[in-house]
Amino acid sequence: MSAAAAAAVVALADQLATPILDAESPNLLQSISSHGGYAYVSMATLAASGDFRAAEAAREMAWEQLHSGPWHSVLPVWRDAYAMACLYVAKFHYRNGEFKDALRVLDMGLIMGGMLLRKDLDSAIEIISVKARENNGQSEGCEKSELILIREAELEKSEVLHFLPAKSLSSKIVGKRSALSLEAFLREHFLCGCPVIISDCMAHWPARTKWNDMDYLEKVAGERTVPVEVGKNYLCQEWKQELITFSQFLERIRSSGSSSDVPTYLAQHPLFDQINELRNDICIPDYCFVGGGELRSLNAWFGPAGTVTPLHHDPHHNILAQVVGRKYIRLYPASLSAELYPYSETMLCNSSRVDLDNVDEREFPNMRDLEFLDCILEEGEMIYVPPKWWHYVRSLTTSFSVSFWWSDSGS
Ligand SMILES: O=C(O)CCC(=O)C(=O)O
Repeated sequence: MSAAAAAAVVALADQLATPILDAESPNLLQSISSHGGYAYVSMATLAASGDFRAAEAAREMAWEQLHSGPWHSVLPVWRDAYAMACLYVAKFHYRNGEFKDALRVLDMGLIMGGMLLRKDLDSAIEIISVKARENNGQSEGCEKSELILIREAELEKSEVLHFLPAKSLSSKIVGKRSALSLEAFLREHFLCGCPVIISDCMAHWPARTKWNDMDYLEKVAGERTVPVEVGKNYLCQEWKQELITFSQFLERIRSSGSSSDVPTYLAQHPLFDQINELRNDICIPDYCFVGGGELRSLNAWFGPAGTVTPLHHDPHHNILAQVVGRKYIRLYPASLSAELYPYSETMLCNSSRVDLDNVDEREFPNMRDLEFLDCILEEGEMIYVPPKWWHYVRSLTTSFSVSFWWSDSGS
């Protein structure tokens, strides 16, 4: 190899390759100009030639556009613009060996950015994660036993009833089936909209052993940035969202415990689109292909004991798989919707105004006599929740679950 070629290889080694950005940037910048983003375009052009301050300025401009109104009204081009600026900022950090900073900004690009530059973000994260791990001596000196997310412990029913809504586990329990065939699932549950707990069908998931190990979670995801919810639940005034590293999140789980704690919940987040290693630990249940529709989303629900998802319904078929820990789940059929006091505001119309943890029977008299199904979903079990069925979920231990939402061919 000539000296010039060797110098070029060395120069390339400290550059992050971004082939999609390189190919798409002229069109993207033109489109941003046509939406009046001239200042952004001039900053992004400077950023492309390596100007870090310009890259940060472009990122801030795009960030402002993302926060200029409700999320659904943000122009998609600004989400791509945000991802573009994140890539320029990350390139700079990468050149300087600032791998954690680069990962943080790339994760922001994944979480808030559009789809156009997704492959560049993903491959940059893959390269930098390896480097960041090489630089890190993770969890050295920790006893293995300290790093277990939860230890198996039998919960007494009488103990559990203390923190569950009134009348829990006293009437109809969701039926449990082991080795349920696809045909029986289709006939007896999917077609007639009938919930069921399916046991014995996720023993082969790597997640079943790996996710109880904090050391593993720290290693594959510690430096990654994730959105979390802090507060009693999303219907409460003091509830807020934060962006923290997975490592900070694990620390909060480790130190949670007192009943006065405000839980931090990594809830309804497409974590598996973001962190490949975790995606490889799970399998899509075959049940999700019943009905000939398509998979809509895979979401993570990870938090300490005491997280609550208030009573609400979703439009899709749902399998909620309990990977680590236990959850209490209460279900009301879709046919009872009118009795369940939904909010009238469009944004919240799939949520009930009733706080099941503290029902005001004068304001919500129907609740007293409404029939429901409930259960404790144990580690290694999945529950099928049909579309529009109302559900309330409370974690009884530290808990990591995955939801699979899919539509049928008619929707
Ligand atoms: O696990 C939870 O906290 C809520 C799950 C849920 O609402 C869902 O899967 O739709």
